[in-house]
Order: sequence, then structure tokens, then C-alpha cells
Amino acid sequence: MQGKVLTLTKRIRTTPFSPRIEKYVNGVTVYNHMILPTVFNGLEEDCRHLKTDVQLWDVSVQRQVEISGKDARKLLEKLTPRSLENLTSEKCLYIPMVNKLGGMINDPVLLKLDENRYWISIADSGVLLWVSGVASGLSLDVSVFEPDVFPLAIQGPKSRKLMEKIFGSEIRSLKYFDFKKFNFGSHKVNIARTGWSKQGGFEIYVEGYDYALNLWDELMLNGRDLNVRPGCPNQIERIESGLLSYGSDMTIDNTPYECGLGRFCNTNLKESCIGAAALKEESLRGPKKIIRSFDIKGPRIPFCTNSWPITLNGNKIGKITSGVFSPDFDTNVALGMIDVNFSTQGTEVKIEIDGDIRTAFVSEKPFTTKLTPFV
Ligand code: THG
Repeated sequence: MQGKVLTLTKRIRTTPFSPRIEKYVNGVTVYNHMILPTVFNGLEEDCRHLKTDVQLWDVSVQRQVEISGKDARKLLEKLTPRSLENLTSEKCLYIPMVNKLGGMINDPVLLKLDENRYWISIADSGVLLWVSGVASGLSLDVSVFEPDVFPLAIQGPKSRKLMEKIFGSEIRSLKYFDFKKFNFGSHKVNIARTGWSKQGGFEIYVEGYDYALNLWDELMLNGRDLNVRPGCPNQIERIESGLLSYGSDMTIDNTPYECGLGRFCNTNLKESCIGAAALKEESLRGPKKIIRSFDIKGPRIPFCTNSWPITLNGNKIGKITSGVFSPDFDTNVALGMIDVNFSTQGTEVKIEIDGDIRTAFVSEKPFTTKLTPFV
């Protein structure tokens, strides 16, 4: 279906920033029933620019599911195996959410707005229905809904300089995974030091349509000398960095341990969260398969839209779930799920790409370059 036109309907939502990016965007996908740009000037050029300058990303697709009310905290404790003990207001927390079998429901970022009010900033799956269902089943006193919030990510080594121009020097004291309210004119906006790249950056939780375009324009204007451009999560950069994509690299059939997210599961302490028993068992037994990075040798691979078998001596031992050519590492970088028995650093395997057999090597670490620090 490559190259076909995607018919827009009411079910595929645009965002407040759509009018500003329409002209520049060269590819889009659908994520949480909403448009997400995937390419501007080509994946490789977008990646180079992200690593050297600063980009504005319309990541409105990172929908917020708000949980508010007297039992909000109680519900959250059920929803994630991660300990929320040290969660304070103005802190973001990456929280796996699982079902009773320990299967991943989603891997959102949690924000505590106040004691009885939380946002979960979700990846692509039906969290609103899941959370509403759990709340109803437990007869909890909460409301669960998707507020009109549209995250705008400012990513890249020059992102801090750009943010400082608009929000003042206080932005410099914001630590990784913290958030805080800043003024934009008469508006108060939540800004976090987060984002789906490893190049450094921020996410602005834009509320409603009122000031969205004005904020976009201010960022573009103030970023002229920093070579700011519209951008989007970049497949090359995120695969190199080992950032996992729910629905691609992991699904409801995978546990957090299989996804390398075991460090976010405190199942010894949390016996009452959904999936606790299954996760505890898995933590003792150890997962049978695990996500790893891969270096796939040979010429440039095609873009991985489905998955490619990983084999050893003709036996299937896993699958590649995302892969792309990386100009910086001058090789094909990939993520995939592999039998733990063959998951150690440097293990040689074969990958079948549409009938073509390639040699690949397992890597226990992401592909990391020396990052350009914030300017
Ligand atoms: N930001 C916000 N919402 C999001 C994403 C985001 N929703 C969708 C998706 N991304 C959720 N998934 C992730 C996956 C990885 C990270 C954040 C959200 C991430 N991981 C870091 C890492 O892997 O190095 C840090 C994890 C940690 O140690 O806490 O940032 O990007 N708002």
C-alpha cells in the first residue's frame, strides 16, 4: 500500500500544529487515531539535523489520559508494577503498564500534577478504555478522560538555548525527567525535560488550541539563528538509541522483562498491582526471549515495516522488529526479540530479509555516539 493516499476522516485527527507543518512534511503515519509526521527532508537528513541543531516535533499523538479524583493514586498503583513511592509533583516517570498475564498494555510517561490528578502520556494503544475499565471494575472514585493536551517536543543539542529565549534562564535548572510550570504570555504551561530522542530536549504540554500556533511561531522565529526546523521522531536516531516503540518492538504478548524494562518493575514490593503474580514468576524464572540491538551487515536494508526472522543454523530464534541504515555508524541498525540463549554481546546470527540472508551481530547496548551536549 506504499504511496497510496490516506483518506482523512473524523477518526483520524489533525492537531493544532497541522497548519504549520503541512507544507514541509513528506510522510505521515497514524498513531492513537491521530496524524504523526514521519519524514520531512528525508530520514537521513532529518537525523543529521536532529543531532546538530534543534527541531520542533508535533507529538500531539502522545495523548494524555487524565486520572483525577479521590482514588486516582489507588488506581495508578494498580495500573503499573513500577513503584510510585518517590513520585513527587513535577516528576515524570516511565511506567510500564501490564495486564493480568504481565503483557504490556502500554509504556507511558506518568506526570503527577497534584495529589489527586495525574496524566499518563501514552504510546499507541487504547489506554483510555483499559484504565476506564479497571476503574469501573474496582468501583473507584475517579474520572478518566483524554484532555485537550497537545505535546510539542523541542529536541536536539540547541533545544535548551531556544527554550531559554522564550522561557528564561530558569529552563536551565530543569533536570532530566522533571517538569515545571512556565509562563507563556498569560498562560501557564507544563514543560518537561523529556522526549523520544537521546539528543536532549524538552516537551511542552500545550493545553487547548488558544496559544498553540502562537507558541509554534515564537519558537520558529527565535530559533532562526539556531537553524530550527519542524521535525518528528526519527527512526534512525531512535533505533540507534534503543528507544522502544510500542506496537513495533513490543506488543501485549511481551512482558516488561522481555522488553528490557524489568528495572521498572518492583513486584517484590507491589503485590497488588495488575499482573504482579505473573511478573514475579517471570522475574524469578527469567524471560525466554529479550529485546536486543543488532548490527546487520551488508548493503542498505529496506525499511522494516513488518518483521524479519532471525535464524541460527536454519532454526528460527527470533525476529527483527525495526531496522534502518545508519549513516553515522555506516551499518544497518536494528532492534529485535531473540531467544535469551543467543542474546549475548557479539553472537553471530542470520537475518532473512525478503529471501536475502544477512549476517548480523547481537549487541547488548544501543548504538551510542558521543552526544553533542546542550549548548
Ligand atoms: N514522551 C511523552 N509521551 C510519550 C513518549 C515520550 N508517549 C509515547 C512514548 N513516548 C512512550 N514511550 C517512551 C519510551 C521511552 C521513553 C519515554 C517514553 C524514554 N526512555 C528513556 C530511555 O529509555 O533511555 C528513559 C527511561 C528512564 O530511565 O526513565 O525517554 O517520549 N511525553
